[in-house]
Amino acid sequence: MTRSFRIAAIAGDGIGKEVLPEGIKVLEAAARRFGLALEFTQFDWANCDYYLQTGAMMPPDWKEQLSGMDAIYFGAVGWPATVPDHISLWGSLLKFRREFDQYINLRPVRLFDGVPCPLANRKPGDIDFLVVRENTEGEYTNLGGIMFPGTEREMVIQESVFTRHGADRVLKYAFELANARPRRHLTVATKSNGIAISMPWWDGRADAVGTAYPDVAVDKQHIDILTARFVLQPDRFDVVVASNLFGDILSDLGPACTGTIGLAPSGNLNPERNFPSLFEPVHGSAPDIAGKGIANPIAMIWSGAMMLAFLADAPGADGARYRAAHDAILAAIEQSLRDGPRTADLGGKATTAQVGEAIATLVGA
Ligand code: GGG
Repeated sequence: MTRSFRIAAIAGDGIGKEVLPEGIKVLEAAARRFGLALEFTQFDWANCDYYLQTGAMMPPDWKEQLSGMDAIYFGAVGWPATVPDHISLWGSLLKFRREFDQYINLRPVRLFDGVPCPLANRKPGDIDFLVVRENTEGEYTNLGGIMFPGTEREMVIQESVFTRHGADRVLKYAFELANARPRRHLTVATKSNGIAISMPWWDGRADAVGTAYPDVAVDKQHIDILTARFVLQPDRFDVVVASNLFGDILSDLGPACTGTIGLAPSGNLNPERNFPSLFEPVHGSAPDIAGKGIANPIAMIWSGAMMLAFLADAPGADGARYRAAHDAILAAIEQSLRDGPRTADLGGKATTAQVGEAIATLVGA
């Protein structure tokens, strides 16, 4: 008897509300075809309207409400016209990541056939790598404060925090990923000349963790030249591991190099499965295009496929069905990008719903 999975569906703000239904549409098509048991529950909080009504992004018992879930399928957060971005982000997404110990943020970067590449002379296959972002500490802490605010003596401090536990576990995950890929290559993103305490320390942790992976070639690069190489030599990357902030920047730059951030998916993973993992597009709520029905839903749809691949390895899962469903969604995305309807970010005129419908039809066929 195969088990079922409970999925929390949280749209959030802006285009999150438009792309999430398309992701669910595709997952339901996959569920019908492959016999998956997915039960979706919609949660109408973790958005800025909820904040304006209640004074908080989420209800006090949000953790209890989500703890019984097997995964969270999340749209986007942020509506800066009404709520400052740091309040909406720290009140929702960053709480999920920290409280559910989703310490891996896995963000694939890939150039698809049919997608115009802004970089010269690049073809599909040239760009296909994974960014592994540390997701619970580093530069993303709320530790610090402002002294003498509003005066000439104003002073601000914000701390970065790196722990051996936190660095080692994300490095181990990245080494394992690289070791399982044909190229066995890991780039470690740091800034060990300028940030002269924590970054050489991070490089040292990579050396220590890497002793268990003698077949993985390690390339330590400063973040500044690394961003240049993302643009100039993207084919040299296989797996890239980075701290929270550097990983955030690299995983927006990577997809921009492959045509549009509208394709970029992510998984916020708790690999031990003690808590639900969260799957979301890399893009945010995009207030500039929200409400027009023109957002690209493919990042949301691909994030759903990543969720199925993660659930495939859950205890009691009929993994083969979930992996087959993942592969079918990826194949449908590939075909749709070759000859299907396109949203404006890819030079087309199709609506979000038309692209979602086209991919759902391909998945269900
Ligand atoms: N779906 C992704 C999203 O809502 N992103 C908003 C954002 O600003 N995220 C920052 C981060 O991922 O750390």
